[in-house]
Amino acid sequence: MASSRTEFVLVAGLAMLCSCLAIKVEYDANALIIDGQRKVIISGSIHYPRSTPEMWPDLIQKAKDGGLDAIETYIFWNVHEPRRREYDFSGNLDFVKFFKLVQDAGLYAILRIGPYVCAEWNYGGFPMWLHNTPGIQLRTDNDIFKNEMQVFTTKIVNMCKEANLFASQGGPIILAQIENEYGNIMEKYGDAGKQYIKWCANMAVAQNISEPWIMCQQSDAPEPMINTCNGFYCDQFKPNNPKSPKMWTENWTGWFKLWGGRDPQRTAEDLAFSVARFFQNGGVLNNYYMYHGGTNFGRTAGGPYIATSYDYNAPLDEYGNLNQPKWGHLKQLHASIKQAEKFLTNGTVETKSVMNFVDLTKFTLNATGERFCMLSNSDNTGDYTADLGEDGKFFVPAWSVTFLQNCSKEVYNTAKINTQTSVMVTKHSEEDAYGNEVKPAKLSWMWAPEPIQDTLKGNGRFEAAQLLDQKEASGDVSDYLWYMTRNISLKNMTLRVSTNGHGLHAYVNGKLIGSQFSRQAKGQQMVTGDDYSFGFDKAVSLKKGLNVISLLSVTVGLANYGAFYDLKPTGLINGGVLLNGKGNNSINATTYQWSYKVGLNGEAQQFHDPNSRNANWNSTKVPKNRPMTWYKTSFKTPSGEEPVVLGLLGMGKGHAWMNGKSIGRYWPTQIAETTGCDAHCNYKGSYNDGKCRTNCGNPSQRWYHVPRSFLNNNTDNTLILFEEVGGAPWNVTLQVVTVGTVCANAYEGNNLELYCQGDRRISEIQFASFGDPQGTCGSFSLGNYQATQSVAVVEKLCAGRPSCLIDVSQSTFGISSWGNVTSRLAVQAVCK
Ligand SMILES: *[C@@H]1O[C@H](CO)[C@@H](O)[C@H](O)[C@H]1NC(C)=O
Ligand SMILES: *[C@@H]1O[C@H](CO)[C@@H](O)[C@H](O)[C@H]1NC(C)=O
Ligand SMILES: *[C@@H]1O[C@H](CO)[C@@H](O)[C@H](O)[C@H]1NC(C)=O
Ligand SMILES: *[C@@H]1O[C@H](CO)[C@@H](O)[C@H](O)[C@H]1NC(C)=O
Ligand SMILES: *[C@@H]1O[C@H](CO)[C@@H](O)[C@H](O)[C@H]1NC(C)=O
Ligand SMILES: *[C@@H]1O[C@H](CO)[C@@H](O)[C@H](O)[C@H]1NC(C)=O
Ligand SMILES: *[C@@H]1O[C@H](CO)[C@@H](O)[C@H](O)[C@H]1NC(C)=O
Ligand SMILES: *[C@@H]1O[C@H](CO)[C@@H](O)[C@H](O)[C@H]1NC(C)=O
Ligand SMILES: *[C@@H]1O[C@H](CO)[C@@H](O)[C@H](O)[C@H]1NC(C)=O
Ligand SMILES: *[C@@H]1O[C@H](CO)[C@@H](O)[C@H](O)[C@H]1NC(C)=O
Ligand SMILES: *[C@@H]1O[C@H](CO)[C@@H](O)[C@H](O)[C@H]1NC(C)=O
Ligand SMILES: CC(=O)N[C@H]1CO[C@H](CO)[C@@H](O)[C@@H]1O
Repeated sequence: MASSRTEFVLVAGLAMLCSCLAIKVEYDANALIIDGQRKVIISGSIHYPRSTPEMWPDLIQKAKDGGLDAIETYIFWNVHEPRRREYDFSGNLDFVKFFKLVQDAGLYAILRIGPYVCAEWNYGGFPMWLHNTPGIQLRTDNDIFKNEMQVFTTKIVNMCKEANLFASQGGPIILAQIENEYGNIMEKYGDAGKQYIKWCANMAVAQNISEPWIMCQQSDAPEPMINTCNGFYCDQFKPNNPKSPKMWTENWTGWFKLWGGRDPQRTAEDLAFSVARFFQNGGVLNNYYMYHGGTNFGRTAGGPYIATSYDYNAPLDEYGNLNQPKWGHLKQLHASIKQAEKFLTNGTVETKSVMNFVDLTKFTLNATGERFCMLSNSDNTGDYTADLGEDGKFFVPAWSVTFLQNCSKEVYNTAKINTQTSVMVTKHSEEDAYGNEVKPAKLSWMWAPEPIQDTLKGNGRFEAAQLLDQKEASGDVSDYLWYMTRNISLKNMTLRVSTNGHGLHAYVNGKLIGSQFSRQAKGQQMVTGDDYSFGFDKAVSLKKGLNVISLLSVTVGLANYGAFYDLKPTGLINGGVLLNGKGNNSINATTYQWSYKVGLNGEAQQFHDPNSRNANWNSTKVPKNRPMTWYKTSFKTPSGEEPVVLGLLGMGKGHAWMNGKSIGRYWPTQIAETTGCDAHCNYKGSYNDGKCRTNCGNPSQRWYHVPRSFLNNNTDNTLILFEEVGGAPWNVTLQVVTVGTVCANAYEGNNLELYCQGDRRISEIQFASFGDPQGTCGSFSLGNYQATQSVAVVEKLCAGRPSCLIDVSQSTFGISSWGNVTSRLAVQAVCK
């Protein structure tokens, strides 16, 4: 299986010594041809800014161990060029280092420059200064935009060239992408859109890289661009040029999570089925979107309302742990695909229907007559036995693909999982001598109020006789923009504010009179579509003389998808502020003189920085449920190597920093919808992001990743929270994420590996049965028959060990008389 990859490791190894060793990338309809070798490529997305440089080597190695040939990433313009011509490629923005690590691991890379990225990334990756450039129109035939796009694209390409990252220079990059999913929205841009996409193609080609360029979801991609497919299934996709290879640039391994949304889950069986069908139908390159999703640190989450966790239910979880059984089941799939590689890329293909829903695709090598088959059952419900004559009879469960070596021996079936399921848990890291967790001492807290006196008095930094767009007024340097006005009134009235979202805190004469967010305003329903606007109504008592209205508008990630998404109004623009009195007595304050202030004083004064002396930290009477409050505490780093998470139950909404580094927005009070979860997720049938959801009725995100590299090894750590709506920090807790329980339900004839994480061991076999066990992890039960030695055998092989390997066979369990019946081994064990 690994032979072709091993060769590449050698080539890349030499390339490191001598970057003159060019690797030639060509293609035809059936293969990517890399240095003359016909290949199918299995790739996975890992976005470098969604993890840390310290995590990269491990993530890349796990991707390689999982059978990937390539790593794909976007380039994120807004974080690299936050101000025009001021660039940042430091820390986790060092994409050159990321690609070098990919190369060191012996993997290929796919460079998606975009520069529009979508990706649930703030504003689709466009810097806000771009939007605020006079005369610009984004993603269309506009000279100002095209010039900026070309400058940035050229800069990235040149950085890659200087670092010898292209395959033609001996580097890892075999493909590059320009624009992204423009085909989905192009119609709305009319002729200018068509001109623009032609320009994109020419501009890319003029970059003079030797590798092929691709365009995702672009059915009219101009030559020599290769158009590719994104989606949950791409088996029916055909590139517009028959000579182009069929490539699946985004195969969604799961889905993203929204604040207040349920957890999306895509089963390993269905994901494997979709990939197998893709290769059965002539696929050449499959990229998992995402292979590791990671974390939206800082204010990078797109939106509106994209959560801080970008776990994506990917094969590697947010923290970099193996998401089992998905990772292992796909690893076995990849091994089978590699076994079939020479057949897929150079075989004569023949597909025929064996029976309803069941298709047999036979690949034959002309030279030797060797064969390889894929047998698929695309029925949602029916399991069938396919009679392939001399080659045998094969049981194909519903919604699955079987790989048949020599068309006669089953080597893999997408619905038969022979990998352990890991049930992840959070725990306190400290343990007593018996391995029981020990709760650490309570954290002690200090607090400081957000200084808001200036804004409550209506004092801003600039003025306008209108309500401005929040993006434009703030340049998106903060989630917060104050809109303030002062006027004379004699009457008590109702304040009505119409906003485009995503949140509003209203103060009148220095007093908070109410707060609202888009989702609450819609009765806790998830916002469907992209209308996050709402109206805020509240009776206010005004006094004689001067009254001050201070409105704090809050964004929660800017839109990242759709035609003209960049122009979506944000904040109070196009809304209005009215004061309705009795009778016809109304004041329309929309065109009053408004005073503005961008961001919070605590942000400007770096309260989040533990070394800043600007905040007046106070340890007496630490308040709860006080909006606009900063909290601070310190603690020791949890011992061990396991990923660390911060539990923020009790807090409201805000932003968290560990030792001055942002771990993102938090919002544990956003509760996931209470209905629509699937306790018994059925992998059969087409997946969509509404299927197999979990976590109904719980906080949509309770745990927040704290990368270990953010923590000090020898000194205490400082955690600082900005709490916007009011919360209580007493239950804030730091824990580690680990494998709590391992389960398996493996078929006879396989080697089953069970393992715990870190230095934990398999401590208790809760269930073991070799026979026809029933149920699933957490609810296994005995079937009609089993080997009586089941528990004893598993205990002997596994108990007390960090991992164990079980040859799932009749002989392992002391059976000699069952003949050719196929049995399974179900196991459930605790890690401690
Ligand atoms: C690409 O090559 C052409 C012809 O050699 C040259 O005119 C052009 O400047 C090159 N473009 C870049 C971006 O290097
Ligand atoms: C293999 O044989 C088939 C039919 O005999 C023929 O159509 C095809 O062109 C051959 N393929 C190659 C690569 O020679
Ligand atoms: C592809 O198949 C043809 C005809 O069967 C054979 O001559 C050729 O060597 C094969 N190419 C590779 C790279 O295996
Ligand atoms: C391949 O399959 C054929 C037909 O089922 C069988 O006769 C032959 O022995 C198989 N070859 C190998 C190497 O398994
Ligand atoms: C507004 O109402 C409050 C009590 O609700 C009252 O104290 C106040 O005098 C009223 N103001 C005016 C201007 O009528
Ligand atoms: C308030 O004034 C604005 C700006 O003149 C106008 O667009 C809006 O329609 C007015 N609202 C009402 C309710 O009169
Ligand atoms: C105060 O309100 C009056 C109308 O009631 C308006 O004409 C005036 O412009 C407002 N003043 C300011 C500073 O906005
Ligand atoms: C700390 O907070 C308490 C309670 O709000 C207050 O009385 C005290 O003055 C504050 N101390 C400092 C140093 O700000
Ligand atoms: C903290 O957790 C305890 C135990 O679950 C609970 O009773 C208490 O209400 C929580 N406190 C806060 C401030 O959330
Ligand atoms: C602490 O040690 C771990 C290895 O145990 C290392 O990965 C991490 O980078 C260190 N953190 C700092 C801040 O030095
Ligand atoms: C088991 O063996 C018997 C007799 O050898 C055969 O008739 C039957 O089809 C076999 N069953 C399976 C599932 O292979
Ligand atoms: C069309 C579309 O929504 N594209 C998106 C598909 O997948 C991920 C969503 O997770 C986006 O990043 C794509 O661009």
